[in-house]
Amino acid sequence: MDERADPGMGDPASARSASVSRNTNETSVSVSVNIDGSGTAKISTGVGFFDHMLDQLARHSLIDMEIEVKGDLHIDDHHTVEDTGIALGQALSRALGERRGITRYASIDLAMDETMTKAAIDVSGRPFLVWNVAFSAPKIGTFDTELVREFFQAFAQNAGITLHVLNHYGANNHHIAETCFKSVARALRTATEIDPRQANRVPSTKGTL
Ligand SMILES: [Mn+2]
Repeated sequence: MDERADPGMGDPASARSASVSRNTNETSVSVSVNIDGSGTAKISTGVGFFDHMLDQLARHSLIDMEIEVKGDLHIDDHHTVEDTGIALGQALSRALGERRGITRYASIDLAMDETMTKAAIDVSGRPFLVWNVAFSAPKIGTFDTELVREFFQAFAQNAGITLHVLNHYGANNHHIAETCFKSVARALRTATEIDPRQANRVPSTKGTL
C-alpha cells in the first residue's frame, strides 16, 4: 500500500484543507477536502448511486470535496466504497489538524419525505460508529445497501470521529440512505465549524483531541 498525504503546506496556515492519495491492488483513491468551503463537489467513483450520496455529503456539509476513485468494480462496489471512506476520513482528520476552535458536538434530526434520520457527532479524535439503520431491501438499483454502513464505518474510523446514526422511520430505501448522508453532512458542518467563543482553544478539558 502506498499512502501519501499533502497536509496543505502550500496553503495559508489557517487553511483547513488536505489531500490524500491511497493506492492498493484493489483501488486508487484521490481525495481533497476544504472544510471552510462552500460545498462544491467533484466526485467520480464509478458507482453512480455512491456519487449521488457523496455529492449530498459535500453540498450539505459545505466541505469542498474532490474525490476520484478507480476501483475493482468488476468484483463489486465494496472496495471502492470502503476505501473512499478511509481516504475521505484521513483527509478530514488532516484538515482538522489539532482541532483547535471547533464546535466539536452536533446532532440533527433530518426529514426527507416519509423518512427521518438522526446523526450525532463528536469530533473527538476517538473513532466510534453506532449504526442503527435497517434497510428493507438488499439493493438500491445496483447498489448494495449494506455498503452505506461500510462507508460510514471507514469514514468514522479514519476521521477520528464518534458518529451515531439512527433511522427513526422511513419506507423508501433511497430516502433512508440519503438521509444518512444528509444528516451526517449537516452535523459535520456544525461540529467542524469554528466556534467564535473558543476559536483558539482545543475544546477539551484535557487540552487535546
Ligand atoms: Mn436522491
